[in-house]
Amino acid sequence: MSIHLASITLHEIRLPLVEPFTISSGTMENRRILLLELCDADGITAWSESVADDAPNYNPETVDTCRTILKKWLAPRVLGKTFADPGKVDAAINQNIRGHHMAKAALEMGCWGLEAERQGKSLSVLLGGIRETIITGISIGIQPSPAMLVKKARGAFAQGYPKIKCKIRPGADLAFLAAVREELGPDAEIMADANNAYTIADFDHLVKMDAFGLLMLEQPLAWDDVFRHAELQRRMTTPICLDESITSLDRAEDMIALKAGRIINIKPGRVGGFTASKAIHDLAEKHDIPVWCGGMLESGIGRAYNVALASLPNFKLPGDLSPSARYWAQDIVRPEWTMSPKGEVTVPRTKPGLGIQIDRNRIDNLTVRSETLTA
Ligand code: OSB
Ligand code: MG
Repeated sequence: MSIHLASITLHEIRLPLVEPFTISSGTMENRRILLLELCDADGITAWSESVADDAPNYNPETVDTCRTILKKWLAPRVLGKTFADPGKVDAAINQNIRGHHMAKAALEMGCWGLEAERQGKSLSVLLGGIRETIITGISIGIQPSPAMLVKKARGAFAQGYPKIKCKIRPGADLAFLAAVREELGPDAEIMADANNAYTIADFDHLVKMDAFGLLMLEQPLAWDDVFRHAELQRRMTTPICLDESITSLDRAEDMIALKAGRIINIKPGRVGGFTASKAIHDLAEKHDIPVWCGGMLESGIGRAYNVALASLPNFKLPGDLSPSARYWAQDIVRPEWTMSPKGEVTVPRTKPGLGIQIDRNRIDNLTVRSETLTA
């Protein structure tokens, strides 16, 4: 089998979150999502999603930069060309095009989705995944008070989530985490994610978090820092998990060599797609570094790719892969993603392709702009 794309249609939709989601760098309310509809020369179709949002507050990319880069630079590298397998697309779109991983990932992962569709195999099986279910966690945005966070955390555990991640920032950290630990007991799996809200001036403050028995502390320092995290990790017993900083296999090697963290959050959108994600997964496995799959408030389409990736063997910790209803009043796929009472999402390993149907009508209703690119 091979990949031969005839057209790529970019659909930009607006999808309102059921509740605003606040992290240290901003609030998301009404997601702008760029969807890709890839069609090959035989008329087979696959959909994929860019995880960029409106604002460049996670990394430098936005929906608008993704559209521009896809149109002018990436689509011309694949449209009308033939690739023996989807693993060959990564090299073609990376040669002399720096950065823009979210744009690259949407296209590269779409080619994996298309190949799975062509072979009539599930994306998980095509990738080499082994898990039938993924343990999921919930990421809870910054709340107005410790009491509100405790309430949300209780509700999440009651729903079956085995792990909760609390977003933190200076002024909404120690008292909030202390309250959750106090109210939910010593066995509750709790972690925190700072999304770069701290600097080296905060090390004494951050070390105090060791008292809360967190599963890990995610990305406390700058979005592109590895070196300073190593100094912080030397001072903390809590394992540091890097998210924003791990943009490539090289950065993962840096983290391991510098001992700048003990866990990696892999988001395929951040590292440029599945080929890069698998390389980081394999490297981490060799070094006994567990990985887990992060999320970027994806629609059901992006979620299908994350679920497939998280079925690889070294995804050993619960992923930020909550069910559709945690994010949306109505998702854009059928069936919607659900979670068992034990906090598991089922990997659709017996269904071809993404394992879900695209709700074309709903997408059309949500679309604010679309355009088709051809060779
Ligand atoms: O840092 O993991 C993050 C959402 C947007 C930007 C950054 C992050 C997140 C999340 C959401 O934590 C996790 C999810 O999709 O459920
Ligand atoms: Mg994070």
